[in-house]
Amino acid sequence: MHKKNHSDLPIAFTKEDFGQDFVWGISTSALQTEGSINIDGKGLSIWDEFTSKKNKIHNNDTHEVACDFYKDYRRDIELIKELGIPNFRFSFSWSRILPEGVGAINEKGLEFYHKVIDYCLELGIVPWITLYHWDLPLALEKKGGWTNRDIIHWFKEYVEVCVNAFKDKVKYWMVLNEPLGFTGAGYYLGVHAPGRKGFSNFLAAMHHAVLCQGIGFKTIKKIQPDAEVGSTFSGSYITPYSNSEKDKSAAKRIDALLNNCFLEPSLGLGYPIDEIPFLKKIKKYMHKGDEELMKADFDFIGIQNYTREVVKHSFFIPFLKAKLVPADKRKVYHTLMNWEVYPEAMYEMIKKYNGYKGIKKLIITENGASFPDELIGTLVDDKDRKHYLQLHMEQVLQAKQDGYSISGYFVWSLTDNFEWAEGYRQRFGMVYVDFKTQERIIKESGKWYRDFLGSYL
Ligand code: IFM
Repeated sequence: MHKKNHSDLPIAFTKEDFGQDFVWGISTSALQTEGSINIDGKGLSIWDEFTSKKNKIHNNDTHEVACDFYKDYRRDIELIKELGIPNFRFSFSWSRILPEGVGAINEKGLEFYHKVIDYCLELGIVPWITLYHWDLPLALEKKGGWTNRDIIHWFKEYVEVCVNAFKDKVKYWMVLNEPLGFTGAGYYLGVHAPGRKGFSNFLAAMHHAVLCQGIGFKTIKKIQPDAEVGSTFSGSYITPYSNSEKDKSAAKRIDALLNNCFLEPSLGLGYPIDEIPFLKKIKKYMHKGDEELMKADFDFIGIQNYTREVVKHSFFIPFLKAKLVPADKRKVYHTLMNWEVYPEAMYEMIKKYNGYKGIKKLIITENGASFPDELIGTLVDDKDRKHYLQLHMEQVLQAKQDGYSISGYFVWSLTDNFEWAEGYRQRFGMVYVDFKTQERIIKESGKWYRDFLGSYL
C-alpha cells in the first residue's frame, strides 16, 4: 500500500454545512455481524454452507460468531448511541425469519428483530432496514436460487412477512443491497456464495434481482403506503486507462455494467443494451410485462461508493473486451482491499446519478475503508480511515454546494466484521473488535465522527 503522508487534517467543514435535514448514519448487515447461524430455529443460508467449504474464505474464517450481534445486540446499539449516530442501517436475515425461505415463520427470528428495533427506538436511533443483504436461504438455492424465476414469488412472500411484522416501527426500507455484488460475485465469478459461475447464471440472476427490486418496492408500498422505500447500488466512478478510443469505449461498457444495469430498469429505462450489446441475451429470461414489473418509483436511491476503477481495453476478456487495472499496478494510494483512494469518485457518482430524471432522492448508504489497523495499548489510531472519511465527506459537501441533490451519508461500518470472502482480515469498522474476546475499542475515526456529529442523541 502506498503511504499517504498526511498529518491530522484540520477539516474545513462542519455538520451544519450539510444542512439540518441531512441524514447521518452507519451501516452493517446481518450475515457480517450476527453470528449464531443455526440457533433459535434459524435456517441455513447460502453463506453458512459456502463458508463451511475449504479455501473459499481467506484463512478459512467463518461467520459463526462474527460480532456476536445476535447474542449481544445491546452492546453495539449502545455504541451507536455513544457515538451519537442518529440512523442505523442493518439487514434482516431471510433464513432467520423464514428458515426454508418460504412457508413456516420462525417467531424467534421476528422476536429478535423486534428487540433490536425496540432498543434502537428506545435510545432514539432510527432503524433503516435492508431486506436482502446477500444471505439467501439455502433451501431456495437448492431450487436454483436467484437463477430460478420463482424467486419473485419467494421474495414477495418474505417482504410481506417482514413489512407486516414491522410496519408500525420501521419507516425506512431498502429492498436489495448492491445487486451487482451478489449476482456478479455469487453467480458469475463464483467467489461468493453460492459459488456459481457463468454468463447465463449471471444474466438470469440479474434479471430476477431487477424484478425483485420492482416487486419488493410495490409490495412494501401496498402494505405501508407511508413508508420511505429505496434500494442500494454499488457505484464506482469509471475512467479510461488512456485516451485511446478503445480504452474509452471499454470504460463506457464497464460503466454500464457496474453502474447502470440494475438501476436503469427500475427507472423505466430498460437494460443498457446499447452500451453493452451482449446484454441483449437477457431477453431470453424476460416475460411479457416484465418491463413494468421492473419499475420502482423509489423514494430514495442508496449509492455505495468506495473508489474509482480504471479500465483498459482487453482483447482476451470474453464479451466485455475490457478489464480493470488494479490500484497497486497503477502505483496509487489504496486501501487494504486494493481499492484506490480517490475521493473525487464520490463527487462524480453524485453528479452522475443526479443526471437521471427519475431519481427523487439520493443518499450515500455506504462509504468506508479497510486499513491494517493496529491496537496499541488501548488505542487504534486509524489516521488513514479518518482521513479517507473526511475527504469523501468533503466531496459530498462540495457536490451539495455545487447544486447536486444529496440527502445523506452512512459510514460502512460500525464494527469490524466478517468481510465475505476476505474473512476478518479486512477491518472496515469505526469500532475495533477483538474477535477472540469480543472486546470493542472505538477507533480514532469513530471518535472523530462522534465529535463531528456533536450531540445528536
Ligand atoms: O462489506 C461490504 C458490504 O457488505 C457491501 N458493500 C461493500 C462493503 C465493503 O466491501
